This record gives sequence, C-alpha cells and structure tokens, in this order.
Amino acid sequence: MKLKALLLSSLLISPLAFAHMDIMVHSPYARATPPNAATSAVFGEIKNSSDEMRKIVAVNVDVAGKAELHDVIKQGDVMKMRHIADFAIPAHGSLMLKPGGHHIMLFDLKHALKEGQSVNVEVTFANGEKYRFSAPIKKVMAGMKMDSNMHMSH
Ligand SMILES: [Cu+2]
Repeated sequence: MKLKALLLSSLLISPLAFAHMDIMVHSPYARATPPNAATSAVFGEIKNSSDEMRKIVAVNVDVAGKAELHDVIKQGDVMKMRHIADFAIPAHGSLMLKPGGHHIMLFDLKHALKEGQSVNVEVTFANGEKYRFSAPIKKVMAGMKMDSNMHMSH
C-alpha cells in the first residue's frame, strides 16, 4: 500500500520538487466560502530549513482561475491587501500566512470551497523550483471584518 502511494505521489510531484524537502508547509488551510463567492485565501506556515533565504514568486491553486501573493498594509485606519512580487522565507526561518497578514489570494473560484474538502497549491520559487501541498478547507471565524475593506481594493 505504501509503495502504491509513493508511486502515485511521484506521478503528481515532479522529481525536482521531490528533492527539496527543505521547504515545509505547516498547518495549511483554505478559507471556506459561501456559494457563488469569487475569492478566498490560503494560509499556513511556510518553513525553510535551508541555509539560504528562499523566495516564492508565483502560485497556482487548482480551484482558482487566478492566485496571487498578497500582504496587508495599513493605510490610515484601513487595512488594505495588495499583490506583492514575492514571499521571502528567511534561512532557518518561516513565513506565517494568516488572516490580516500575508496570504495566498484566490480569484475566480471554480466552485465554492466546502469544509472537509481541500485545495491543491503549487508554489514556484525564484530559482524555478516548485513545491506542492494540499490545504484542507476550513471555516475561518470572526475578526474578519476588515476582509470587506480589503476586498474593496480589488
Ligand atoms: Cu488578498
């Protein structure tokens, strides 16, 4: 059984990505959406156990027509999210993706994100390497009032 799973995953993951286990994503999750919502986001902690700072420069998510790297800045009293060119993960450090901070933004959702399902994320590093992970869909509770402000910036 284990061998079969390994064979399957090697079909899904390129050999290049397979060789780079210095990147790990801890507790990833995607925000559940109501029906007909067009946007959502993916969060989690990206850990880099290598000696070099790593940069994520692009992201693809299977359920989204478009995915972007976003962070959140404060403009006056308003929190605004914006598209940024890369996510830097320090050597022997991590980058936390969380509501109100860095996140992977999903646009043009192909269907509603339902709790209990998951989305597949592929990130591309500055050196061309790719890393894939699966993010379970979860309901993100409360405190998301600023979300409506943030979404206005799009
Ligand atoms: Cu965003």
